[in-house]
Amino acid sequence: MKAALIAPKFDVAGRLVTVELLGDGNVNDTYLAIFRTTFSEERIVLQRINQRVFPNPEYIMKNMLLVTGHVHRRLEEEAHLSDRIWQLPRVINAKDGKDFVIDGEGEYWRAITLIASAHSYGQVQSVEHAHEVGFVLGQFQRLISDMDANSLYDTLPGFHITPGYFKKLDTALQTPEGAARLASSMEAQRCHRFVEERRTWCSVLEDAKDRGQLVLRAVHGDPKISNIMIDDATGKGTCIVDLDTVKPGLIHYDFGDCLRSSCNPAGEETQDMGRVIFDSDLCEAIVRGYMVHARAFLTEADRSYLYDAIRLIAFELGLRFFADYIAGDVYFKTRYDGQNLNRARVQFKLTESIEAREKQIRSILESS
Ligand code: GN1
Ligand code: MG
Repeated sequence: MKAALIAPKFDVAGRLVTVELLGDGNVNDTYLAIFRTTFSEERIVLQRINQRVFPNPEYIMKNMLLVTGHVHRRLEEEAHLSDRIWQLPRVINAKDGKDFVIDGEGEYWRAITLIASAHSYGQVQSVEHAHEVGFVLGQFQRLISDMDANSLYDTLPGFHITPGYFKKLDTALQTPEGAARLASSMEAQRCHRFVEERRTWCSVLEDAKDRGQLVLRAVHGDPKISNIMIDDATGKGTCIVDLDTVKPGLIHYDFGDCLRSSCNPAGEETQDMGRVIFDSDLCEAIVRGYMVHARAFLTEADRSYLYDAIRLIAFELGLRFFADYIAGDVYFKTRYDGQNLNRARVQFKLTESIEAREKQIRSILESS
């Protein structure tokens, strides 16, 4: 159903004026809806949940209510200590009181408040921007660090369990279509060799979890650079959005995702592989910003896996894109043929760059 028919079902004052597409998420569809009364305007974010990815949209909303309630409370308690106004979207109920609207086709829609006068960026803009990105992630993790991870639903079982993505790839390669996709592309074959060389290593974080060295906590799940909002007026970080993947996990997933997305100045969608590198100056700025908050809750064991987290989450995202390419683009939305293969190549190039700079990255991590 059209977003313009859904928007008026949410509890917002005024009449709907326009609905336009917002952002470029790879999973859900996101819109900006503008409502006006005779004296005011309200802008909200409207989203259709992709049920192929999130089989239980109810869980997402339950987690979101829990996390936003918790964080809003803590932000208010600490407001007088802060150098800025921190923000986090709030869930907007439907007019019938529910936290989502289900349309005639069984699609789930939800609405949240828009963080106004702030923007996020697909690529890092400066070293100062990088610092703010790390600062925001550290702040968010600190604010949720006292939540009981078990109070959250698992909205996406298997998310960031890297060996599971190998299983997806193996299954896809066993189908005639998957085998044909691999056979018909030299690039795909190169990617296949790349992942195979890292198959035994890829359980590094899962093994540490199984040994009890790393523990499950509440995590954001998707703190890539484009989910971190920067205040237009001050240039300071103000908010982290996209709370669909808030769930129990390792904080390393978040740390790795933030670094892999922010330290590649070429961005995730570039087709110019020569520009893809892991920039260690940006890494240093992010880690410095992150540690302002994270120092308080990181254990020695947590710290000892931070390098692996950066390498692994870049590699894992490449593997996820590659497996999806082989499976026929069933998970990530695409705009052109071969986009998931191109995205995979970017992440593998980034992984190589991370591996080449291991010593430098480890020394940044040790001295922060
Ligand atoms: C997806 O839809 P979006 O852009 O928020 C994906 C993340 C990836 C990201 C890469 C639920 O996020 O895990 O890191 O693409 N989200 C899900 O851009 O799979
Ligand atoms: Mg997301």
